[in-house]
Amino acid sequence: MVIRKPEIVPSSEITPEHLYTNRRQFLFSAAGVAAGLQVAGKPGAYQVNETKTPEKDVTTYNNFYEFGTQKDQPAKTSSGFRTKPWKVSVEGLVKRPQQYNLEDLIKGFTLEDRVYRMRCVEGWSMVIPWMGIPLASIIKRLEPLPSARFVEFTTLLDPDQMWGQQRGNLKWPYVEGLRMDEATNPLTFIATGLYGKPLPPQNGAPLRLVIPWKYGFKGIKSIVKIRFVEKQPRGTWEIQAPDEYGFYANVNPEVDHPRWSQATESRLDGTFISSFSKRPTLMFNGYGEYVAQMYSGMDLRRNF
Ligand SMILES: Nc1nc2c(c(=O)[nH]1)N[C@H]1C(S)=C(S)[C@@H](COP(=O)(O)O)O[C@H]1N2
Ligand SMILES: [Mo]
Repeated sequence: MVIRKPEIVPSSEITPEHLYTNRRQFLFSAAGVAAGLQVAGKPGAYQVNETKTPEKDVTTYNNFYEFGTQKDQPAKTSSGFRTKPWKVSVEGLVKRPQQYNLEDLIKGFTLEDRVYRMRCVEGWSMVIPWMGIPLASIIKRLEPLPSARFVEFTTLLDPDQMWGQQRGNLKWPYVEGLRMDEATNPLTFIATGLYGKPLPPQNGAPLRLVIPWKYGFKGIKSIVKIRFVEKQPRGTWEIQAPDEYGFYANVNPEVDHPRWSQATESRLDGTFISSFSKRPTLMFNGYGEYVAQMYSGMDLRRNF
């Protein structure tokens, strides 16, 4: 079941009432704000009030190396990807290691809407309306043991379907990891849909991670394994180029990628001006008030 929540807007952003020709619409949105605040608790974080990236761009400008390294290739070459049935194996330091049918793993949860600002190492950003379930809810259901300090995620390995895996340009299958507090942060999300529809293959169907304060590569797609571990996992990009892609990958305008600055970004919002101009990149992609405390005392230049 999909429950649509009203878009939540900070009160400072609401147009004064007298500017509205349609008073009824204003009253509706004001009521929506009040209801949303009660439900979400973190309205500014869960529902970014910025122009959304058009669905067309979200679904045709992708990184998914299993379906090619060019941004338009995943949309063009993943259409027959089979996502039913889909099994997710839960392993490691967890009460009941077992393989779940995806439906059982997410049974009973209400799909939530989250509009998140997303930032990619390559210098572009998007604002995407996702649908899904907080990872914290799923982890709670899985009951990891106290000794679990990290969670490792793995993408499907299936070179027949994922033609990019027939190449050796990355170590397959794709792997990513989070520290337990990052994984259970209320912002960390398992997306199963976007723009109100099930995820298309190119965006990581049937389930993928979304971690809005980190660079896009942490958002692993088409997950088939969740493993709770004691030691910090090594992600695919970290293995590939450890001096370019760290474990943490927190969006940080002050830490340059070795080959380019990360201080600015171009926003894909459907306008020519945004996609061809630069705007400053925000620390933690603008989510600092919700996540910075997890990294207090850490040197974020070393832990990039
Ligand atoms: N399995 C897998 N997951 C992946 C990738 C990939 O190549 N393979 N690319 C990552 C990178 S670099 C980015 S920027 C995001 C892009 O997600 P999107 O195409 O939905 O915007 O997916 C991430 N997840
Ligand atoms: Mo990326």
